[in-house]
Amino acid sequence: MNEQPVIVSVRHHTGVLELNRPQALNSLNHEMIRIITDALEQWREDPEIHQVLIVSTSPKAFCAGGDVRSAREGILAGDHTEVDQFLSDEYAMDNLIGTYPKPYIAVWDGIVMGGGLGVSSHGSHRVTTEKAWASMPEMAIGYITDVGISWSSQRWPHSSLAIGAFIGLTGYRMTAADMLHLGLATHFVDDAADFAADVIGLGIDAALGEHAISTDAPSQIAEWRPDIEATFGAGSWADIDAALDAHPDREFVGTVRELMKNGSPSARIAAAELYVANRDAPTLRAGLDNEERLGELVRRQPDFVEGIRAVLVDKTQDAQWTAPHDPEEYRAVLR
Ligand code: QUE
Repeated sequence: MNEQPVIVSVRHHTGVLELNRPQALNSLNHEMIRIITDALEQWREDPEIHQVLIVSTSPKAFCAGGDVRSAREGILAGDHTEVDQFLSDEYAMDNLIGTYPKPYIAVWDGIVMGGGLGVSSHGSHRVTTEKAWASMPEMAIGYITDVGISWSSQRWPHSSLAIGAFIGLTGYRMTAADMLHLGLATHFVDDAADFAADVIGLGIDAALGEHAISTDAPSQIAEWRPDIEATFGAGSWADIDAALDAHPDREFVGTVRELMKNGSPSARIAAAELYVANRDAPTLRAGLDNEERLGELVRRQPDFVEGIRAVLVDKTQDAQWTAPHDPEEYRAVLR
């Protein structure tokens, strides 16, 4: 039995992180953030460590996000400071990965949501199989697009403000084909375990030479790109909403309205402001700083505990959202 939530090992010259809380789909708690951060800090300057590999022991999930159920309990108990520290430490870990001086290789072979993208997508190699899908589902819990993704999703090699905002505001589930199309995923392989074994045995470049293949699966985001650019790049949520109302492809509009129908209206307003602010933020750290300040504000509003209740505690999908907040309230904490 191995009960560590992250199994840390060194094999040959590879630092290996195995996410190992499968009963919670590897959702990241504070202990896991600390284990990963400590290992990465140790390996950073260690000449014996040539690369870092992060994988999951769960056949279903790479990582389904942050442990927001515990965050809700902390807030209900009146303890915002522990929750603030947890998210602050998680964002610092995301930045450590985004600025890591060695190859950081993530293998996606199942669900990747929220914090799961934070702990993997800021690294140099994001390798996906056909079984993976990824989303930023925070609107459903009355939160904001975070873990650096409101910044980086605008900067993936084939992305834009509009595509980033589309992903954050709709929670759309990206397929492997979508991730490759956007440059969120850098490579596609057939078998995650075989590839990971060769990363350790041969090194990343030789393993990619052995395993990287192409896929001809179509990307829905590629097909929607003109529609997304015409609508989700508009700026504030009010501007995006108006652009959707005016957009001629009503089938596209109906599909995205359906994706957004359960989300918090205030969270959409806050996230749209965050995307605009992070368009001009110079570094991942600056983008995370905006998320951190906005997140501290939004977690103190009622939609956050209510959204987690409806989606993850009671699982009744019946959140009673507050009336939409003024975007100026959110703009005030963004730089
Ligand atoms: C928004 C989120 C999360 C989410 C669903 C959302 C999130 C998260 C989980 C999750 C899912 C399954 C689990 C689990 C957590 O779902 O952050 O422990 O078993 O961790 O709509 O932000």
